[in-house]
Amino acid sequence: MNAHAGPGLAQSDPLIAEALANEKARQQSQIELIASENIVSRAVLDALGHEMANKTLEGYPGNRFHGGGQFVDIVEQAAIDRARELFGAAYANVQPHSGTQANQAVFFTLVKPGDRILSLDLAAGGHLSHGAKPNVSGRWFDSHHYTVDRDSGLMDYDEIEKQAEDVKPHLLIAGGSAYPHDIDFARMAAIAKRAGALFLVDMAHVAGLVAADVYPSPLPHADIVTCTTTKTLRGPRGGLILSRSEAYASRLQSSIFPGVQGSLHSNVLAAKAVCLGEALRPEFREYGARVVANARTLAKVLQQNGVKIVGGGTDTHMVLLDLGPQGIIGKQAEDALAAADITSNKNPIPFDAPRPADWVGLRLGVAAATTRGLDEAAMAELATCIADLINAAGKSELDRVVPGAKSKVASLCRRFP
Ligand code: DSN
Repeated sequence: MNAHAGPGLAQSDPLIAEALANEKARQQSQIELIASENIVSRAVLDALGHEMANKTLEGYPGNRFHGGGQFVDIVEQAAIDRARELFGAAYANVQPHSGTQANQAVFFTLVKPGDRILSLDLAAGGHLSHGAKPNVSGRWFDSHHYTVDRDSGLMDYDEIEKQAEDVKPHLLIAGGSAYPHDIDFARMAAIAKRAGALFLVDMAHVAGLVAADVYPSPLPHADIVTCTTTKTLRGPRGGLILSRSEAYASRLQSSIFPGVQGSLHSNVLAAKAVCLGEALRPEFREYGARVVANARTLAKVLQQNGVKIVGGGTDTHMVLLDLGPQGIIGKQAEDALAAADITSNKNPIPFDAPRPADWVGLRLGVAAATTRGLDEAAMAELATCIADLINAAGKSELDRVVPGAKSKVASLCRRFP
């Protein structure tokens, strides 16, 4: 062991050791439906907890600012090669510490402060780092947002085209955190081209589904694609930058380092290489197909039980609920599910109130539960519990519903440990 001398965690830091043990138990005893979460493999955890964490390096394989990087070079090159193969990319940068930092590096490459960017509105499923006012991207760029059609909940490409002609953005962005439907990337690329904009796709949530070939790939259409390695890709916390061409390669390299990051996270690079290797295996395609089938089952059973789904269904791992018919807010639904050991998050729905406390949406994602092994029959059972909890939330009958739902969840956790 290359850890410096001293006792293990349980002796040296009981507070943290206990929190870690409790977190592990929490994950085992609850069904995780937060759409940005997944359960990584033992191999990914082994890489994350490896002594490679001790290594400081800046630069890129074969061209480092510090010595002793020969093994990290192997790891980083493997991650690059696997990312390129998996997504059919000519260029891959595997160093971004997060999806947000990947996006910052793209901004640093393609636009300058004051330039216009046009992206999906946050309430319609966009992302903070795409020009939302509280984010640095919203302060530094003249950001504009397109939304979805009020009735269908889907992106209206004719409207986006009109807005793009009007705004004339330097950069058009597609993708986000809560848009559970296919995106016509070819149409978005055509809109960008016509408006004279470059086109960025942030496929953070769906990267694993793209890898599994169950969601359209943006690679042939976007100038640059970013994503996280968490979520459906089932890897460590971190980001990737990809492109179908090498046109922006040298600028993207220097935008990540030294542009927006310093030294790399060597152990995370190893974990990224492992997760990308896993995603190249045939089993991962089967996993992706199961994820989408489970999400569709969840949406269908919820609808059958009176729960309204934004956009009427899903093409991804995610289902967005509109709690308007129940007359409750997202936090009440989140709390009702939590009482039965189901973890989820309140979320805005399109045209929702600005304050999180008023949001009337709930976002559910099935990537982690599918990794756990839940099949469509189990997902239907879970969906019935969720519908019962949501229909009772905010009413006295919730107390009667929770015990039954909790024991069903406990049984699912035992069946799918
Ligand atoms: N963007 C946040 C989410 O989707 O939950 C974190 O990835």
